[in-house]
Amino acid sequence: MNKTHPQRNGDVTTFASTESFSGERGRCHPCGARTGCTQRHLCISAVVLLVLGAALASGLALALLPRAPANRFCTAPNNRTGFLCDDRVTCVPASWVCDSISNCRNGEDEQEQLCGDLPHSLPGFLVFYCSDRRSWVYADQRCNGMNDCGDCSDETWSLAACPPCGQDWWSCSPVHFQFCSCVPRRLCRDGVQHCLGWSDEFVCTA
Ligand SMILES: [Ca+2]
Ligand SMILES: [Ca+2]
Repeated sequence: MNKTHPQRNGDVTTFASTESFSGERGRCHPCGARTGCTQRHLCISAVVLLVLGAALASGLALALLPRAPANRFCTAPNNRTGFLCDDRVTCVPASWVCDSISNCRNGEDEQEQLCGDLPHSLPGFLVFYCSDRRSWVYADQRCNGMNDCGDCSDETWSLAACPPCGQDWWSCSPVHFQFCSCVPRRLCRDGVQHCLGWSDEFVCTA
């Protein structure tokens, strides 16, 4: 009986007032004072946002980084066998690979991995082996009208399987070592013999 209880009306009033106060404080109770709690939540949110932002930026950067094409084969101007650069657009002729001049934007046509042990370090499509297998030329030197192998195996032999002389060439047995079975038409009727039978001077029409 000595225990004091608030009167009903007072009890309700007092309790309601206490609940309101406790409720307001209760939201912040787990992390201390209200101001501290808000600042901490803001800090945590900011850190989470920063981490998410960094992850997103890293993902975008990785996605935008140029990746080397799995297949480097391409066809360069004048139908020459070519090497595809990392930009997947630039196609440099095979014989421009490992010539000590950077032709791809990032120099991937001159990288050590490609040029370190020629011709073995080159992709097979860039290489043509002459009749003497110790000799090789670049694939775009096959059937280009010039005697690159030295024995014309890149031009006239069945190994090369070249088409007949193109419209810019004149078919004959050349006098000069540099040609095999065709001479450029621009050499026709220039006053200099290029074919054994002189057809370049007396038959050929430029
Ligand atoms: Ca080059
Ligand atoms: Ca050739």
